[in-house]
Amino acid sequence: MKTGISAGKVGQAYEIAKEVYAKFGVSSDKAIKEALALPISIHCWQGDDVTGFENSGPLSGGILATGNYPGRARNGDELRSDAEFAFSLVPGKKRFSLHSFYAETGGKKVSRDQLEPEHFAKWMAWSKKKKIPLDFNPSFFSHPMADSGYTLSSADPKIRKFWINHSKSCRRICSAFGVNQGSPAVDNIWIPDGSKDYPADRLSPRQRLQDALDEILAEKLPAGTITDAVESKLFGIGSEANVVGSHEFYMGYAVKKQIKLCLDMGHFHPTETIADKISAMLLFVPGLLIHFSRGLRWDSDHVVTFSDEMRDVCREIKRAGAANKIDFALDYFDASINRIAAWTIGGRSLRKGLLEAYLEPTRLIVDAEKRGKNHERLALMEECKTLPFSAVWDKLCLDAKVPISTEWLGNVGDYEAKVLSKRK
Ligand code: RNT
Ligand code: ZN
Repeated sequence: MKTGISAGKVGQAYEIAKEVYAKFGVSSDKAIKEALALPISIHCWQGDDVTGFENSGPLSGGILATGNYPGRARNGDELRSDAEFAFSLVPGKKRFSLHSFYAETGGKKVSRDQLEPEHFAKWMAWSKKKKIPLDFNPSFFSHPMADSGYTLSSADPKIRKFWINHSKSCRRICSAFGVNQGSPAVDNIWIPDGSKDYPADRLSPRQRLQDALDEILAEKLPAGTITDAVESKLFGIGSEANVVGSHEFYMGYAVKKQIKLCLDMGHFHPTETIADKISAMLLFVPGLLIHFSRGLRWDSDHVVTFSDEMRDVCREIKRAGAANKIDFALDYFDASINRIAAWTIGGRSLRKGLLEAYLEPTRLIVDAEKRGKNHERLALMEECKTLPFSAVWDKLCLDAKVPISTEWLGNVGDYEAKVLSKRK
C-alpha cells in the first residue's frame, strides 16, 4: 500500500521524536545505528516450506508447514533471488541460514553423511558476492534414517553413526563457510528425537545423545570459523510425551562444553518466555543463539511479530549489554501467505524490537530502581510504550534505504505478479 508519506515528512516527524527521546537522555541517532548494526540471520527455509532440494519426501521430525500459497522457491537460484528480494525490504545487517538439504549436488544423489563443502559452492560464491555471511544447520528430519523418530539418540548403532557422520560433515561445511566469509558461521544442532507416549527409559537416549555430541564436537576445526550451538525443544508433533534434547539437557551440555545454547521462543511451555533466561544463562555459557519465532497453540513456528514476548527479549539483551554474545536468527515457516512477505514481516519486526530496545531510557529506569523508587520505574516503563517510536522507525528505514511503513507491500505485489505467479 502506498502511504504517500514523503521523506520530508518522515524527517520532520523524526526531528520532533528526536527531541522527545533526548529529554529522556536517549540519542535516537545512536539507537538507529546500534539497531541497524546487529546482524539478523534470515532462515532460508521460509522460502520453500522447509522442503530442501533432495526430493526426500514430506517434512518430518514433528514440524509442519501448513498452507499452499503459490510461488514457493523450487531450487537454489529461485531461493537466492527470493531471498535477495526480501533482503531489500528488511533494514540492517543480514546473514542467511541454510540447512544441509539445500546442498546443490548437480542432480547427483549425495547421502547426507557424505556432504562436502563443494556441494555448497554456489551458496558460498553468492554469499561472498552479496556480502551476506552464512550460517548452517545439520538436518535430522525428512529422511528415511529419521523414520523411527530417533537420530543421534537412537538405540540402533547404525542409525546413530549415520547421523554422527552427518553432523561431522556439517561442521566441516560450516567451517568452510567461516573461511569463505572471514568470520565464524553458526552450526546449530537441533534433533527431533522423542516419543509420542511416556517412555519408560528416559535416561539411556540422553546418555547416547551426550556421547554422540561429544564425538561430533571432538573434531577440532580452524579457530574463528565455526560457532557451535545446540537447540532444545519441549515437544513436537508425535513427540508429545518426551523430547530427548530438552532444555535442561542442552543447558547442562552447553555449560559443560562451553558452547552456545540456542533458545527458540516457541520451544517452551505456553506461558514460559525466554527473556528472563538470558541474563541467567549468559553467566554460564559463552553466548546464545536465539531463534525468534512465535508459538501459537501446537505450533512453535508462526511468523515473528512485534509481540510483547519478542520485545522483552530484545530489551533484556540491550539492558544486559549482551548483544555481542547473541546470534539473532529467525525461525518460522508459514506456507499459507506470500513467503517473501513472511520473511519481511518477521525481519522488520525483529529490527523494530531491537530499535525499541536501544531507544529505551534504560539508565533512567535503572536509576529509579536503585533509588528504591519503584513507582518511578513502573511509570517510566509505561511511558516508554507510547513514546514517538514510529517516527524513529520510519527514519531507520529511510537511512537503511528500504521502503517505509507498508510501502514494501507494493514491491512484494510486483514481485508476486512478475516472478512468483509464474511458478507452477
Ligand atoms: C524445530 C527447530 C529448528 C527448525 C529448523 C528448521 O523445532 O526450531 O530450529 O525449525 O531447523
Ligand atoms: Zn528453532
